[in-house]
Amino acid sequence: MQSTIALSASTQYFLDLEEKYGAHNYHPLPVVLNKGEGPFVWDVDGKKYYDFLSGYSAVNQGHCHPKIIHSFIEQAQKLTLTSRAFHNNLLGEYEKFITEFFGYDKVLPMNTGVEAVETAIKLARKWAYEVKGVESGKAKIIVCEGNFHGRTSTVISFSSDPSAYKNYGPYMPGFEAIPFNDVQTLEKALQDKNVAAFLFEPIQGEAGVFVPDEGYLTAVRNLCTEYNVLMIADEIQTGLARTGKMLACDHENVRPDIVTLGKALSGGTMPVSAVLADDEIMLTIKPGEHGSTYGGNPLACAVGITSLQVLRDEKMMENAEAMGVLLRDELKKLNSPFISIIRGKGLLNAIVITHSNKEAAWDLCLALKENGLLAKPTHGDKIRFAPPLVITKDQIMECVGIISKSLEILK
Ligand code: IF1
Repeated sequence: MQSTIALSASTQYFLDLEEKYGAHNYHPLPVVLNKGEGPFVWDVDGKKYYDFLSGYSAVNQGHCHPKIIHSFIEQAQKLTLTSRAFHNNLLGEYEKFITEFFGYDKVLPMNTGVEAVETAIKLARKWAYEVKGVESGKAKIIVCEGNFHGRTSTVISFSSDPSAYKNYGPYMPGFEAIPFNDVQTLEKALQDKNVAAFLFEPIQGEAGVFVPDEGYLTAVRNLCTEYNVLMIADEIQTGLARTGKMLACDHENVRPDIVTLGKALSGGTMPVSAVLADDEIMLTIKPGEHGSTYGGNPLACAVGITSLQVLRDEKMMENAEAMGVLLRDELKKLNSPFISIIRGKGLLNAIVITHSNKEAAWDLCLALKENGLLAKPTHGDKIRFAPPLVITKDQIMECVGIISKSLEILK
């Protein structure tokens, strides 16, 4: 078994810098990257790797996609930020583009994913009081156990992961967690007249890529309609072609009332997030009632349009679907006694490692790294396999070979 590996002097140098001067809020794999292109990244020693994390789905279009970088540079040389105190000539164009692209009346632009989630929560509460008629201060939002929606104090208030919420209280009230993929419990929860919204991930990411049963999304839609509750789909990780459709909700042709997007909306170049909704919901927020200095900045708008165009023009949904099927089939064929579960949709996948050594998943990731593939374990025993959506068939086959070879260290 492998528990420590030799690191180059330059890798060690960068690790030491971060250790000494940076907060210790992460536990990264010991690899220091300085270049990326398509599905590949390179470390400071010039070693090349397949990136099987894709910045947690922020680089769906591949690292440094030439068209996205071109838009970025071109706009950066003209105008990058006006604030929303003044108009800029890109915001309206972007708003028209993205709302037509997804079929919603309006968009509210923010930066990070969690800001989009916060915006959706604020919208749902405002809608509850001003449209649905919920009594002041009573609005409730139903969420799922095992959720991941970001790191703000409100959002971690309804996390079920102690490492996300412990000692960060007091917590924001007004949330109730029910099991994911459980229609009956959802129906019971929605019967409370104070419920404003059901906020959920169409596929739970952090929980370990948990795909709900077929029909769940349709059932959620129907129940939300029946009980006059907003369906909020957090598509920050599942959206933008990752699972083989532009939105994961498209797998069941379901249209949420509010959609949150982030990550790949900039192809990994900068934080760009968005909330989509129709007028009845979006217009409950009036001038001065919500916003962000960087939200809707012209650089983000330029990059946002190109990032969506690239996904569509380069058929990344279709490729994610086909490569996902290939990857899962080939992983199954490995018949490894240490891989107990292979699951996912499109190129959002995870395997579960079963081994007497509880460090096995971490050790396997170190072996994968040695063999030229970067992946990160979560929850001790799960490894996410989520390469950029530009990956080809031959490359998938090469990656399966790397995984097969790396599994040998577990014997
Ligand atoms: C980290 C996980 C992924 C998200 C959904 C909102 C956000 C995220 C569905 C917030 C962010 C990230 C953030 C990253 C780890 C990560 C993650 F493992 F925790 F679950 F992607 F799988 N909604 N997901 O997945 O977006 O504010 O970060 O832009 O380091 O915390 P953000």
